[in-house]
Amino acid sequence: MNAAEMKKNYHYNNPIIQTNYTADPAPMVYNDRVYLYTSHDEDGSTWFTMNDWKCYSSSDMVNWTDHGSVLHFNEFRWARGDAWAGQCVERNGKFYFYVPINKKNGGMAVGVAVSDSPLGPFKDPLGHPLVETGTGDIDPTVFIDDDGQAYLYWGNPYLWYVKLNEDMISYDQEVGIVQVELTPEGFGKREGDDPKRPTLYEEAPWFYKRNGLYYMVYAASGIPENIAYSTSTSPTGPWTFRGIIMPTQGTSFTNHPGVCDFKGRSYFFYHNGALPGGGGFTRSVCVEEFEYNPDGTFPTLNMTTEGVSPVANLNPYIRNEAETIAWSYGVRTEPCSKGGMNVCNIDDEDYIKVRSVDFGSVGAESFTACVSSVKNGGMIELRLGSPDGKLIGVLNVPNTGGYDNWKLCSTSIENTQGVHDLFFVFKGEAKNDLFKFDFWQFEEAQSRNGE
Ligand code: FUB
Repeated sequence: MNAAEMKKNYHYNNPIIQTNYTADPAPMVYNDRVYLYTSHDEDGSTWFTMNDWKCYSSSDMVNWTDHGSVLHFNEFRWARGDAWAGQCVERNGKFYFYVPINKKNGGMAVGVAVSDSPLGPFKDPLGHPLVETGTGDIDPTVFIDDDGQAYLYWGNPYLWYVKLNEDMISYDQEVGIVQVELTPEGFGKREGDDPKRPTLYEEAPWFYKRNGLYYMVYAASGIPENIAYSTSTSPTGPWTFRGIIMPTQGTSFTNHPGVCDFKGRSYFFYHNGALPGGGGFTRSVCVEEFEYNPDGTFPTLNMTTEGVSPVANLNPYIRNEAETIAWSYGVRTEPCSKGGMNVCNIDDEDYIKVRSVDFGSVGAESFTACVSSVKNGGMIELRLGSPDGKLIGVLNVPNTGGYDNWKLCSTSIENTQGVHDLFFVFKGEAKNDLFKFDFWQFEEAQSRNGE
């Protein structure tokens, strides 16, 4: 997709993040929200130039709130870079983020960082790697079984696991690091005679249990990768190869699965190179909904631009973050001077789509946004259905006297009822960097006839 297609394709929903390149999706369901942890390809990367991990969250699977960077490789004083694929899990109200990083003295290892909040800050409690074998220690995945035993799997081209102790930051030394036997029965037979890669297993394992069956979903078949899976009735195998879930598609030579159930539906996250400037080192996270077959096997899944349907409507009568986005064109996000994040890089004709906004039967009568600007500001057009859909109101954004000078600005709007996709379309004579946008809220009309 080039920039013009990006602008035109307002009906697209994949990739789900348009404001950054994101890869290696790791969803975590917690308290009625999906927290999506991603790695982060720096703009213009021509190698895996990756320094931090980002977090996005959603209560409806279509509008994703950007929480910014929640962990940087610098947090690990023993690391020098390569913030690759990680996974965060919750245990007893604490959040454990397992990540692979390049050590200062060379070679990848898996570290862990801990936080009291899913949004960080995450801190390295160890000051050294959690596990390392010296060979391809990347792509950790963690699952806590019903009996409380947690397992950490990882590796490329080998697949390793440890049994984590209850503290989640150490592992059972008696069992030690176990190398999984990669057999054709367990992981599919690979053509060729690479002794290190006798099976389809490549990297990016995603380990979980559903209805008593353990799943290992992973990037497979070499470069370019597809996504395959194996199952077992035990958390440590033996594994049975079950086939390819997602064929090689998209313009990224890697792929990386993340699977979760949320509000009664099943979701499959992956990445491709679909954004403008995208490719193997500038990737983007996408999601598809699917149903398991009655026997627990996966259907074949293809990459789509439609993505998924909302599982809930968005309430416009509470504070909503401007960086809660279903699809956007042109804008970026940044840490806000007041804390949290805000939308920036707002140019003339850029837009944000927020899906499935429920204005209710009484309807909205006014709109308020928190904005800041140094130039003459501009306008936020409020439109329904598309960037040139029905105009229900226009908010004038004045010069607020500085980007740190946040002001609440309001406008009355045409009474709007029902559920709509809402578009904020930005306009301004200055053309570039019109203003910044922190949050917004509609006010409900006074109910008529005492309704
Ligand atoms: O994102 C860097 C590496 O590329 C990951 O660790 C692999 O899974 C592949 O996606």
